[in-house]
Amino acid sequence: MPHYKLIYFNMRGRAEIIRYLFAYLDIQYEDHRISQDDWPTVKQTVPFGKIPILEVDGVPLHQSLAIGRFLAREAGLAGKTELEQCQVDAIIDTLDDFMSRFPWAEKKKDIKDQMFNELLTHDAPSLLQDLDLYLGKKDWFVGNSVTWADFYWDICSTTLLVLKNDLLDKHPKLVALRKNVQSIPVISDWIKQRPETRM
Ligand SMILES: N[C@@H](CCC(=O)N[C@@H](CS)C(=O)NCC(=O)O)C(=O)O
Repeated sequence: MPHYKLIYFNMRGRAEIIRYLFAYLDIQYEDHRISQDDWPTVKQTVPFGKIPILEVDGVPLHQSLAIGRFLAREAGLAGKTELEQCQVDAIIDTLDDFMSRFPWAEKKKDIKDQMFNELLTHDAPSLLQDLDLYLGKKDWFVGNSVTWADFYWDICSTTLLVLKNDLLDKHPKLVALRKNVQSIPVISDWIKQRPETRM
């Protein structure tokens, strides 16, 4: 078994999908959480100067979703057919497009608040409606079993709910999908044991 070292901040953020997949695969890994103070030094040492990084026997992999896809394939969570894999990737990209629009690193509080508010009140509703429609009466976004797109929905929506707690009030099916993911025993165990962080 390779030695896996995940490098990220002490947050769920972009590393959480990797942590969910490790939990599902029941693979041990080093969950290395660095402080903001240490980041400028660590930044010099990682490819492209961004985290998360997953080191596999010392080989650094970057880009959270490339790493996620690598682990999802191993876990059988990437989609059962090539068509389903494309659908799974498309849901992941749809969620990531939205999450990437938030100015997470903006220093000016008034600008940050205004942009967050705009995204949460004006832009989120149409995305949620589209996701709701896509899910339809199914238990999972794609096919008839869980994929990492469902994991990513649970992770992104957990963060969105911290920012706006009534966000899913009109979307019971999307709430039910969160429950489906959180009821998978290894995921539920991870959620109980993970460090508590706001984001
Ligand atoms: N698309 C990349 C984004 C990586 C990224 O922007 N990471 C942020 C943290 S979420 C980071 O490294 N920020 C510190 C910096 O840019 O100096 C991924 O998904 O891994």
